[in-house]
Amino acid sequence: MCFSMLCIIHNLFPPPPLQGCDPCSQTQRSKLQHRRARINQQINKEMRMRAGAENLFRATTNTKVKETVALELSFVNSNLQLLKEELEELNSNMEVYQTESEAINVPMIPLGLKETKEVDLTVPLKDIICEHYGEDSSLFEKEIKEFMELRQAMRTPSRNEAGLELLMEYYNQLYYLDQRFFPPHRTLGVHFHWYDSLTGVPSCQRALAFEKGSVLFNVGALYTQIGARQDRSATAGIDRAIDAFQRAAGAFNYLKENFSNAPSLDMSGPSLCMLVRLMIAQVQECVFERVTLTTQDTHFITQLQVAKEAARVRGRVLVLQTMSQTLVKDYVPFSWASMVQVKAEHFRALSHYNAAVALCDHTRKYLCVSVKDDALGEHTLPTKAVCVCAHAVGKAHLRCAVIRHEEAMRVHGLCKILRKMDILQEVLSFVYKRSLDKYSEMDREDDFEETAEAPEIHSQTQHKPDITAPNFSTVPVTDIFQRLGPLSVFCARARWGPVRVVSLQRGDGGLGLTLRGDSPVLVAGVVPGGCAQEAGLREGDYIVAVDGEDFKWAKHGEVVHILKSCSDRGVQLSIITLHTHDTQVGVVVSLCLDACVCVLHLICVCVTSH
Ligand SMILES: *[C@@H]1O[C@H](CO)[C@@H](O)[C@H](O)[C@H]1NC(C)=O
Ligand SMILES: CC(=O)N[C@H]1CO[C@H](CO)[C@@H](O)[C@@H]1O
Repeated sequence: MCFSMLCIIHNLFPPPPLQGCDPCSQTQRSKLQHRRARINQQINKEMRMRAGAENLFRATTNTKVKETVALELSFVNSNLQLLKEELEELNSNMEVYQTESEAINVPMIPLGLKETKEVDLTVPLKDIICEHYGEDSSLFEKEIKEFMELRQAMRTPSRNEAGLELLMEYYNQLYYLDQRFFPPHRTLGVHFHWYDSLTGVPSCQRALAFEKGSVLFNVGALYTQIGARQDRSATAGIDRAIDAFQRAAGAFNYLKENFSNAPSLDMSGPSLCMLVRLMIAQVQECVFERVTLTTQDTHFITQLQVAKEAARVRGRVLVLQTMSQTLVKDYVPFSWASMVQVKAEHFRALSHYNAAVALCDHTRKYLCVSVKDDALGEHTLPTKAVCVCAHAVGKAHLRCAVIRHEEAMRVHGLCKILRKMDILQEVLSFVYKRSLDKYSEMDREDDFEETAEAPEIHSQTQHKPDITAPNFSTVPVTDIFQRLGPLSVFCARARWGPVRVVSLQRGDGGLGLTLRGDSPVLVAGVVPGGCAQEAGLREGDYIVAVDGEDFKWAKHGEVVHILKSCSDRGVQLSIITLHTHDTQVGVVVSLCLDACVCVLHLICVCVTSH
């Protein structure tokens, strides 16, 4: 009875879902992430054991102990090897991210999101609100909670537009957090922990830049996942994939150019460079698929274009191959390197195959001249019996295609992880069989020339990939901590004295002050001997409250209006004075009055460089 009652209550009051939380995070991907974290812990443990054993090995002179330790070391090392292999396999689990559609397409490489540990900023934020802003920090609990919840939610973004918006929103809020709570050369003393996207190795830094960079990395990584899951059996899906991969390239590129000295390898220059190229290559692959899909006519020229597109993809993939070999050899997962090699052979085969189809099927009676002109290769066809030659060259291309297909399958077979990838297997066998069939079909026909050589096919594309830079203004946010006051004055860099309350009463000569600017309104001047001066107002003071009511965000007109209409009783003005002994900050703030954040940003660069 009690039990069922509990159930009912539970159903009536389900826990509120976290905003933007990915339902999928409870499934495959989160399992993956948990396993990865667990393996990492084990690796760390083994590493510590190894370090200890190595120290002991160096320190001891006793042969017997040395032998035992050596044995122990080899045991630890083989354990480490196994763990690393397991991690590798997890990290290369690409199938989780592929589309559920029936279409068979070569899988794309997506990136896993960087994971982070929980951080509690409540205490440091409260301290600053209290000490720096002189506010009652308990009044800002709602804001702090909102910020912490946003951070919590962005750890598991859903794999769609909403997930991207969530990441962007948090990224944009970090700008405000930085301005409000991070004075130059200082941190909150809190560490931000993020795990490497590929190896799961943890890094931490106190700089907020690391948090920002990691979020941006996840924007890129999420785009790769969105790109990889598109159903590319129709042009609409292909276009979405192209867009996503171009944006992923943009995010990684932005990171490469704007953030440096990241503590983790995935955010180092060479890795980011490789990731940008990887995305570009994937865009080019999509372009090829699009061309294949939309090329319905079997015209010689169009078939040849398909061949050139394939050659283009191969070119992109080859660049990637050299990079991953030289720059990040020990870092890039083996399965990626294999995948890249498989793709290089695969697209080389496809370009030969399409050239063969173009030549064999359509040049019998015409277009013999364009065979030569259309940059198919350097070889010159004899002027006599041109068409027969074209046929033979086509067959040579087909032979090349078959060899390349076989090479692709061989490389594929060498990698344990790729072997498990059924889609890739299926695609490779399909195109191989298609080439073989074509070959045997041709074999039945007469052979005049067996000696022709297949030239390499010149690459060309109909669509050059773009690198689409992230546009942060697509997700406008309002500063969560805006109640602290306008950022132009109430920021971490500025300093001001305690709030003074002055009582101002109209005299014969008026109030004796001039006001300037908005949010907050500045006392631009006081008349010597006037009411304002006598009340204790000084030039450069800011009006933060009137009669106890918050006026930090007030417009010039509002303040003027209230002062003009004040009764004989007068008004109570709460004012602050910025500390001007720090002249640079003074300059910053007064400039900011007119031009706000941008100016603040610029000047602060000077401040920090001193
Ligand atoms: C960025 O997004 C904003 C808002 O959607 C838009 O007005 C602006 O043109 C975009 N900028 C670029 C460079 O695309
Ligand atoms: C602040 C800054 O340096 N921003 C640059 C970041 O990188 C992009 C290019 O990807 C530049 O356009 C920005 O100016």
